[in-house]
Amino acid sequence: MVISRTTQVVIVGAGPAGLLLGHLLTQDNIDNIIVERRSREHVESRVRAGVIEYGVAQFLRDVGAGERLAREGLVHHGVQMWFDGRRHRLPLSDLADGKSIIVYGQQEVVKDLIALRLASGAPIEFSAEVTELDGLASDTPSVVYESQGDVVRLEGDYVAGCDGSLGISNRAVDPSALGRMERTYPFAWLGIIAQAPPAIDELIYARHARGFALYSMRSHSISRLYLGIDAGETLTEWPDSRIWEELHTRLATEDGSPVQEGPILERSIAGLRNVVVAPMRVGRLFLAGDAAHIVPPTGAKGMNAALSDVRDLHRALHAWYRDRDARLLDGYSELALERTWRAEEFSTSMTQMLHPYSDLPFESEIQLTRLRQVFSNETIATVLARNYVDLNSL
Ligand code: FAS
Ligand code: PHB
Repeated sequence: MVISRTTQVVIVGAGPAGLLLGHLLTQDNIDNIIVERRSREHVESRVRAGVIEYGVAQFLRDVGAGERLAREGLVHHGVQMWFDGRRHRLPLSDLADGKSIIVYGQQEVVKDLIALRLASGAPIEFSAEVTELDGLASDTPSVVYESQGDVVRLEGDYVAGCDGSLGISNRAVDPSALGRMERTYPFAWLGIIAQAPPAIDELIYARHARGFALYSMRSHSISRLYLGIDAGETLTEWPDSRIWEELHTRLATEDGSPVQEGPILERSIAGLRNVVVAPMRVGRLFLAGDAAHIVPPTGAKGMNAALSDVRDLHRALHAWYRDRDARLLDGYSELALERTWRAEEFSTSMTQMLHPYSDLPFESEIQLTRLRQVFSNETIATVLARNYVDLNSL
């Protein structure tokens, strides 16, 4: 049976971007419906990002979505960067006007936003995949989704494409209307969640001749660790013993390895790439988050950029519905893309600096020179610290 529904803003996707936009619009009494293809359990269990920038954390608190984040998030005033067999600390807060990052898993952000959504009573459809977007050039754009055997046509004033890199929004548009720029890397990240206390209370980015490693965390008893591996490798090639051995090797310095082993609770491999889709608006469709851009996770910018897009898109929709002022809507794509490219540049720079090119000695020397300058030149250190802590709000 075909059912018709209407709202003001249709939101495709219940990741951080879609959920935050739904929360903000509902606070403004702007009707919106979130349509998510996966189950609630699935989206709440997806392990992804872990670092929240200073300004983004402040924004989540300001809009009533940061209460548990403020209580349980781990505040970090520095980050470790280990190379040349030695430990180096970048004093983030000293270099960035006292600002800090908060380590708090993306799935916790998603859980908090879903809880707010359900408490508000505003509609969210799980296990409902959007299969069509229509009328994006008209005043009444619509999406079609399937839910519990019914086909639903949902019409609104605007459609927010918050459906990530594998979503339909950035593919539903005439290819001539959207440009897509992409870069891929010859390596990927193997990530694990381990039931083991983090070795120290700060993140450790390590550049070792054998490859990249990152020592992060989710709590005082759960570690989040990554290894840079060759693109195309699979989990079957990485038994636990090999993962731990490689982490000990790459995170060892003259003071030994800090790695604490424990049961591996989750493991996955994610390819590294840059993607930018432009413009981020086509007619009544607005793209936000991974639907519009992807960054390699080395700079911890993916989720922060997604939430920052939503901060801008919400301001624009708020101005339209309150004052019929379309200027922010018309300026959204340019504003979001300017910030997106800063995130792309920073994430690319961090990736190129920390992932050794084992077969290119010249490139490796250039990388090491860049890393050494971070700890010998306070101006360079300050620029990196400010971008790492608060790029999306600068
Ligand atoms: P999301 O992808 O989170 O959400 C999009 C939602 O849309 C999904 O729930 C999806 O099911 C839904 N959807 C898709 N198509 C749909 C359709 N047709 N109909 C309805 N719903 C649909 N960032 C970091 O900063 N650090 C990291 O370590 C890190 N690791 C990552 C690992 C992986 C495997 C991936 C894919 C990303 C990682 N990221 C990381 C980036 C990640 O955190 C994203 O930036 C963040 O999820 C972006 O949020 P959204 O834009 O909301 O997109
Ligand atoms: C994480 O904790 O998952 C994390 C931290 C820093 C990054 C990427 C991922 O750059």
